[in-house]
Amino acid sequence: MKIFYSDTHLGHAPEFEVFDGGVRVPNFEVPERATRILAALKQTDWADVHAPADFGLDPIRAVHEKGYLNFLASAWTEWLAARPESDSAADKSALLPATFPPAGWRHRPEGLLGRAGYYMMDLSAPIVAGTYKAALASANCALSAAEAVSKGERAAFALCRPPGHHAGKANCGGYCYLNNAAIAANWLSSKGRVAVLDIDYHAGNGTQDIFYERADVLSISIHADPDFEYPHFSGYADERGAGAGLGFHHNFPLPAGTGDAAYFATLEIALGHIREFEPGYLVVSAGMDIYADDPLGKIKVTTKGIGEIGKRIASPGLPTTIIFEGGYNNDALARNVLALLEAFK
Ligand code: OKP
Ligand code: ZN
Repeated sequence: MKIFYSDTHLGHAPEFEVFDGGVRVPNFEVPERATRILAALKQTDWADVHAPADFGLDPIRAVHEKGYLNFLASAWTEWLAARPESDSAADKSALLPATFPPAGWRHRPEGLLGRAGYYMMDLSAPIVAGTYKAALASANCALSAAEAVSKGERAAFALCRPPGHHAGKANCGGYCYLNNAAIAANWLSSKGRVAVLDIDYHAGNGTQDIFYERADVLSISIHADPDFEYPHFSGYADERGAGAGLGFHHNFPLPAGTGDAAYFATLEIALGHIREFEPGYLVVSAGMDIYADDPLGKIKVTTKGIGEIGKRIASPGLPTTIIFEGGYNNDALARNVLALLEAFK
């Protein structure tokens, strides 16, 4: 199986994030997540690791708003110039705003901190020196995997870091800056109908935002109920798409504690929608944080369960682009990713 990976992610290593209650903690989304999976893949006799091609900005501009992309591109150098030197309490290691617009306040300020609040949905996507380059390389891994699949590969895996599914048309958040899966799915959509299946523990609000009004891309997310879990404001079952896209988005919120059997039952309903849609391509947002021992998750799927999820997702036989998203138990990550990928070898 073709695997796409770039070392460029190493330049994106924010030291901290801010948790609920204002608790500042070491960032969970660390470079080791990807390097440990890469090492394990290299030990197999089937993983064929490639550097991504450079697809340029056009396929990214097709998904994200121009003003948002300009902000991502220049935010770090602007922060170097604008960060408050006189304020000894200010952490200068990352750009993270503390003020966000309530719904309806849609004036976009010119100042950097105003733009940061405008384009960030939370306190878990700090921008550091290497963030933009890492996000571009991550999107190129997704596009390269999509291209391999469009050329006849049964499946390809994009070992993306940073992840992407919380990034909407004009927002970063939740460790995500560019929506790798949406960029790949949109690129594939010129070649056929595309279904996106998001199995990350957290609702794929960014992917939902990007495809919400489209009927040519079916998007489905299975995740922890946002009524108790991040991202809180998106991912409810009554959100089914809008306009031409009405009926082409599905959310499956799950209760805390969901185990293998209940997860498979929900997955079968999602796969039923996908079969009925008759897509030419499938894109999977493959988060591993549904794993029972994930430090950020409350769903209880086992490694064996993740293997079974792989088999069931593989069963319609669709050309499949698999995009790495979340998963924070670094000791279990590689074994869980391999369990999923085994079904597509
Ligand atoms: C990214 B991905 C809530 C803190 C929220 C952000 C989680 C981002 C998850 N206790 N932290 O979907 O794995
Ligand atoms: Zn997640």
